[in-house]
Amino acid sequence: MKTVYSPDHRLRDAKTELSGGVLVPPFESPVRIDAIIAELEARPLGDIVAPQDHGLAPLERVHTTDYLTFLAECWSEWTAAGYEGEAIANTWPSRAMPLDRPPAEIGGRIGYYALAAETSINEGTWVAAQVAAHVALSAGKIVAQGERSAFALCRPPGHHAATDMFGGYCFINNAAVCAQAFIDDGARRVATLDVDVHHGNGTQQIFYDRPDVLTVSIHGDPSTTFPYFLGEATETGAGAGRGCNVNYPLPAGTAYDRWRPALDDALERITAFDPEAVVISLGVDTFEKDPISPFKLKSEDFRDYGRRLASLDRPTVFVMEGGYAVAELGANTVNVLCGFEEGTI
Ligand code: Q9C
Ligand code: ZN
Repeated sequence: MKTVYSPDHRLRDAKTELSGGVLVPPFESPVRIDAIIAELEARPLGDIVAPQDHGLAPLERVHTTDYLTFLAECWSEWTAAGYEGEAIANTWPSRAMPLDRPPAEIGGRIGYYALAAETSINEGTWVAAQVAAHVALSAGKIVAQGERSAFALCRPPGHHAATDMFGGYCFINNAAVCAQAFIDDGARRVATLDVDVHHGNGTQQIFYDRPDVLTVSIHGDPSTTFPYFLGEATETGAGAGRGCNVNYPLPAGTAYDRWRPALDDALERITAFDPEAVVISLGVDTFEKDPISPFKLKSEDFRDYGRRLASLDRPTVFVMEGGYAVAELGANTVNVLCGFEEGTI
């Protein structure tokens, strides 16, 4: 399996995350990718190749132009306004203030486009987010050209990013951009499977009324786990997309004995959908020692579920999402990919 990687992920190097009322160094940081590259050098899976530049057009297929313009302009407007720290949203449209338009001033504009406040924007964020999407697109092209699978080793992650909102460390929905590109290149049906511990709210929202993209997510119950306001099992799609969204919310403390049956059910649903390609949102923050996450998977469980993913027997793109236990991040990620190769006949 080839890995697509760009060192430009380093341009996303925020200094602050709002966590528990304190500004801390972000959990989502460049050392994450360094750890995975180090493991791929110790246990090689295949060539590590650079992404190609696909421009803005494939990003505009899932995000609005006004949102992408906001991301491009945010940091320069924030500094021009004289703010001292990184750009952090603190005021949103809400049930009590429902005006649905971006204000002119950047302090309000950032709130219009933010779904959470932990994620700071700084210099380099926009360029790194675009490159991450190009990494996912390039991995998709490798698979579209006939390889069984490819690994998009990208950051910042993407699955919380919605049509016109950022948050949860995500700006561009890399997996959604990749899935949409398969459709635009002629695939009739594509499935996304999100195994990150957090619900893939952005991916769900982007494709919610679409019959051609099945979105499936296994995650911490939103009553206890970020992003809190989406991810219930009752969310099954709308309009022409009715029946094409599947959520498996699981309680905090879930270990592999409870996670695996959800995966097996998800794999049945995907097989019944008969997709021409599968995009896996690969978050390994289900790990028992993850510092911000409530699930209890062990390192060997990642290998086992990698094997099960191969049983789908479809062209498969792995797109990196979360995972914050840096010491074991490389091993857990490569375990999934190795398991997948072992499970591939
Ligand atoms: N004090 C992804 O895994 N809440 N995003 C963090 C830490 C936000 C996770 C709370 C978690 C976002 C891609
Ligand atoms: Zn996550």
